[in-house]
Amino acid sequence: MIRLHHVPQARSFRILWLLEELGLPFEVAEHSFFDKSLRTPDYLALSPAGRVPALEIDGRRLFESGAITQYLCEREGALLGAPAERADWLEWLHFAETIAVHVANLTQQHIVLREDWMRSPTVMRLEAARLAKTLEVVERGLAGDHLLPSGFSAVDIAVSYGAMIGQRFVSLDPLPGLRDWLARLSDRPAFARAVVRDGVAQIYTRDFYPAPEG
Ligand SMILES: N[C@@H](CCC(=O)N[C@@H](CS)C(=O)NCC(=O)O)C(=O)O
Repeated sequence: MIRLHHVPQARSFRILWLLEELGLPFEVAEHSFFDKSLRTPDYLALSPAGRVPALEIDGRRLFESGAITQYLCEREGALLGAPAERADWLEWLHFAETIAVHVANLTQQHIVLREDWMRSPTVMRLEAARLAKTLEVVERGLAGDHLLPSGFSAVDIAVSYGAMIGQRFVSLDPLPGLRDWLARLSDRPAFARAVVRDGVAQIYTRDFYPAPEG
């Protein structure tokens, strides 16, 4: 049985959604950022930096959502795009982390650092501006309804996760193409099933976290 180690709303949602799209049977082991469960020796044996996602599959463990995405798609021969789109597929898969790093920095500033004196308004503004730039790249890069001309693929999942969470930090109003793409993805039955299995929100409890005025 495939087992996904997951924290609700975290990057592991990418793999939860991908597994639903691939139609694979799997179980979810839910963790929390707030109870030290990612720092136990048992968990560190699965994910040495204590991060999610981690996946137990084929008698081994895998960490890094990009590697897990590629492994699952190659294993199943699905959601890889057309052969001629291989380089674009890889580029988008890794660009997903360029977006996610800004989301992670903003999450740290707005949510993980609990006291105002710990936060940097400059970093919050800078990271929001840099996140917005990465989302502009996605808006410009959309090839019709999805990221690849051949249609929906796993890179739509990888990249859109950053935009879905990112919209809690930057407005998508200037990016109508990206908003429409997110709406199309949200209509997918596998996405709806993944949302049901995601668990109770524990990281993002507000719709929007504005950057402090400069
Ligand atoms: N590049 C890694 C990043 C994994 C990562 O940092 N995940 C976050 C959640 S979005 C995490 O587990 N944070 C827990 C921590 O930093 O202690 C991936 O895509 O899998």
